[in-house]
Amino acid sequence: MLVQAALTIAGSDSSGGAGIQADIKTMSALGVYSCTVITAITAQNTLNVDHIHPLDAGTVKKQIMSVLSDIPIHALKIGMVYNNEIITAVSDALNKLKTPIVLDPIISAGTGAQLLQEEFLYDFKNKLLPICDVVTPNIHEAEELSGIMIKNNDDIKKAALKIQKLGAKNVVVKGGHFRKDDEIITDTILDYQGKFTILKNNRIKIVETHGSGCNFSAAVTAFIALQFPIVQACSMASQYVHNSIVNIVKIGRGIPVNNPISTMYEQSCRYNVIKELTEAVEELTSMKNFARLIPETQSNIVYAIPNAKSVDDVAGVSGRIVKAGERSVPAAGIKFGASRHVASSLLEYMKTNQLVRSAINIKNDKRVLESCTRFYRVARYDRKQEPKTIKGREGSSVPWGISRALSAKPDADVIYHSGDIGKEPMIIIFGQTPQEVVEKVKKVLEDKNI
Ligand code: PXL
Repeated sequence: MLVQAALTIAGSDSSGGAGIQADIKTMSALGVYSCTVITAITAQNTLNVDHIHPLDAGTVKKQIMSVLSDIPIHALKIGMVYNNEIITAVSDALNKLKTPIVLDPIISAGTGAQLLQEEFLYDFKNKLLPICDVVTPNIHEAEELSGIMIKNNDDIKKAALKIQKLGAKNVVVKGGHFRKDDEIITDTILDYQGKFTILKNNRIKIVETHGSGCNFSAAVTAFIALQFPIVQACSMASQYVHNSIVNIVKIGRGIPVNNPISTMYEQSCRYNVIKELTEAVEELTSMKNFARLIPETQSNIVYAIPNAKSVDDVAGVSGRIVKAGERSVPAAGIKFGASRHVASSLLEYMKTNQLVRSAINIKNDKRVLESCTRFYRVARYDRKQEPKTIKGREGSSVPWGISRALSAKPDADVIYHSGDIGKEPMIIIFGQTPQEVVEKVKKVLEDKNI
């Protein structure tokens, strides 16, 4: 397999949200191989940076030389460099290199700690800005690099032009920290031809995030390694980071951490859900007597992605699995959002146990129910006891019933109700995967009493 490779020269973040760790996740998620040169080891969590141990400059330089002497690197990124010796070592090692360089001018952490010693800002500007192809400051960093106080959009442009004069070919000023009450975030790109491009994204209402700056510069680097032109790479990176902020994770007691793997993980889950559900439906419909279990309202088998939030995150059979004489057939293909009833039962179940992600509805008659009771933990609810206020609200009967049944038996495999006027009695079998659900159905069908 051929891959594009990128190199990140940055600090290690023990909390896993920023620095080297963020870069590896981001580049890998975008399909780019990531080599790593560590400049410093930080001891930190989501509340504080407790300790910083810079590596000696010789070790930093040797890492860079080792990588570059062997591996073709298509783009590289410079993150935390901390002190004068490291700045000089990095600058010397990269001086003659033709590979595109993205510079993330990291001055301080979101939790406040200084990640570039103040007295070295001069060296940072003199030795690193002239060798980089893109620099990615936030508003605060743009002020530090340009010496311009930023109060409005014109100041952002002035600061970008000043930073370009200092040697950076392209400048992206990230607007996330600017005018935090605005609904829109604006990133400003000044390209090497002097043209400004403005990128806009909806602001996500969160106080602070850990790692978003690193994710952005790592994504720009990855897209450049994939041969996208610089402005397009920045635009794609901006969209990518927006998604990773939407899926932010609260792992500690401090600021939430960006989740750069989330988009890739969700997409791969969606693919696997369709694949496994397709196999399960084939198995179900090839079972000789499955049609015996299909109710008047037909059956559906559903499968949700992890952390499913709505029926659009749950796949099912379009038009359900229908009875055709002695046989059962899927009415149409498998799609996300294809089921309402069974999917909303599952979504309600997942509030009690996230690991249970599949379900099927089958006919509730005496023998089927007896068989289920013999093999499984069974819970029930009575639709006749449903409060009027719930009945009147579209789509709320099912969640009400499932949560009522689970409050009596939280680990139930099967939940049933015995119907009401105009409502057919129903059994729902739950499991972690559609394969497990199919096995449970099989066991019921193999019962000699059925
Ligand atoms: O987000 C900037 C950053 C970069 N690199 C390292 C960090 C941080 C922030 O905490 O720890 C190593």
